[in-house]
Amino acid sequence: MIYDIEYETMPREALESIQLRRLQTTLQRVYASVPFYRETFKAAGITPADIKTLKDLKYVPFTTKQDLRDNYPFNMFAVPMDNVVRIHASSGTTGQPTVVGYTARDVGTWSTLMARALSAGGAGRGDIIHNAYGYGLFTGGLGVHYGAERLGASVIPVSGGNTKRQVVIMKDFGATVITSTPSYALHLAEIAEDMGVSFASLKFKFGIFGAEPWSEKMREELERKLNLTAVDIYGLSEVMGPGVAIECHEAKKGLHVFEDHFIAEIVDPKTLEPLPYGETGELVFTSLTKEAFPVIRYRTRDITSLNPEPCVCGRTHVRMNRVTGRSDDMLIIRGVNVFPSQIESVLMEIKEVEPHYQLVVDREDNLDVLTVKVEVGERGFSDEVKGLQQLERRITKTIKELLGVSANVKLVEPKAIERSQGKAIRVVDNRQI
Ligand code: DLL
Repeated sequence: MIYDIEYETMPREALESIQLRRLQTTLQRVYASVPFYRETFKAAGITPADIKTLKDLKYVPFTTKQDLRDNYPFNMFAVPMDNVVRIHASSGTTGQPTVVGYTARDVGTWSTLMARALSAGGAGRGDIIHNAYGYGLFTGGLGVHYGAERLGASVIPVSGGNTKRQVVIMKDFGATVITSTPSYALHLAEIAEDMGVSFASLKFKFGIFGAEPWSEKMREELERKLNLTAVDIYGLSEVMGPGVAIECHEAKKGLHVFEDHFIAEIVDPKTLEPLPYGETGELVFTSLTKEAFPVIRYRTRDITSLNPEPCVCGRTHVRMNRVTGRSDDMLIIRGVNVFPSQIESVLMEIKEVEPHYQLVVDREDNLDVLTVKVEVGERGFSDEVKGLQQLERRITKTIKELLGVSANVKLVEPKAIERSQGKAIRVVDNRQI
C-alpha cells in the first residue's frame, strides 16, 4: 500500500516545483542560522538568492563528515537547543561521532517517512513488527519504532542482542515483519535452527533489512532461510536515519528516495561534478524539510547510481540502486579496487560456504595481502582436509578470475566468525595501524 499517495505518486513537474521551493527556504534558513554554511557560501561567492533553479544546486558547496566533526557537537544545529527534542549520534568508529538533532516537527516528519517506508516494504496496520535494530544513539531502533507506531502496526522494541530470547518472542508473539541488519537476521536464523525452530513455522511475510551493504545473493539467502520477502532500506543519521530510501516489495529493484524531502545527486568522487542518471558515483543529499539539522549537499561516501524509470508500484520517486560500498570502504589491494560486496557476491555463489565472512588486509614485505576468511558449512568441515584445500583453491581462483585480485582464502569452522548484533564488521584492515 502507498502510505502517502499524493506525494509518493506526484508527477515529476509538481514534485520538482515543491523541491525548489523547499530548497530555497532551507538555504535561506541555514544561511541565516548556521555560521558554517554562511562562511562556505561566502567563500564560494554565492547567496541563497542565487539558487533560482534545481540545476543551480551544483554551485552550492559540499558538506563533508569532517565538517560535521569540526562543528562537534551542536554547532551545525539551525535552531536553539530549546527546540531540540532528540539527539542521536553515529557510532564514530573512525573518529569523533557525528551528532544530529531533531525538533518535534523533525521527529514527526521522520515518523511519517518511516511509516511510508515500512508500508512500501510490505508492512501495514495489523502487522506485528519485530524490530531488532539497536535502540539507543543509533537511529535504527527508534526510527523504525516511531514509523511503525505512526503506521498503526504493533511494534516489538526487542533491539539487538539476547538472540535466543528473540527467537522465543518471534515464535510466541507471531511477528509478521522483521526489521534488522541483514547480518543479524542471518544470525537469528542460525540460532533459531540451533533451537529447533524453523522459520517456515513462523508467521513472517516481510523482512526490511538495511544499515549495511548487502548483495542480491544475500537477499536470496535471507528469503530462503527466513521464508519471507526481503527488501532493502537505506538511510544515514546525518540525513535523518532510516527511511531516506526504500525498495517497494512489488518490484524489489532499487530504493525509492523520498524526493519531496531529500534531493539526491550522484557526483564523480574525484572531480565532484554531478553525473547523469544511470552513472555510478558518490551519493550526495540535501535535506528539504529538516529544521534542527539541515544538511546541504552532504557527501555520503556511499557508491551507487540513480534510476528514473517508472516503477510498477506507481511511485514517481527516483530509485537509487543498491549501495555497493562506501568510497572509504573500498580496498585497494596491490592497486586493484575491490569492494567487500563484490567478494560477498563471489562467496554466495559457492554452495559449500556460509554467508559469514571477513576480509583481513595486512602488509607483508611492503605488499598488500588480502585474506578472505569464510565459514564452511557444517557438512564441509567434517570432510577430508584435502577436500577443504581444494575448495580454498577453487574460491581463490574464482576471486582472481572475477575481481582480478589475489586473495588467500581461509576456510574456518562454522560460527568461527564473530556475529554482530548490529552492523557486521566485514573488513579488518591492519595496514592502517
Ligand atoms: O545505518 C541508518 C539505518 C538504520 C538505515 C536502519 C537503515 C536501517 P548510520 O549508522 O548513520 O545510519 O549509517 C549510515 O550505513 O552511509 C551507508 O554506508 C550504510 N547503509 C545504511 N543503509 C544501507 C543499505 C543507519 N541499505 C551508513 N545498504 C550509510 C548499504 C547502507 N549501506
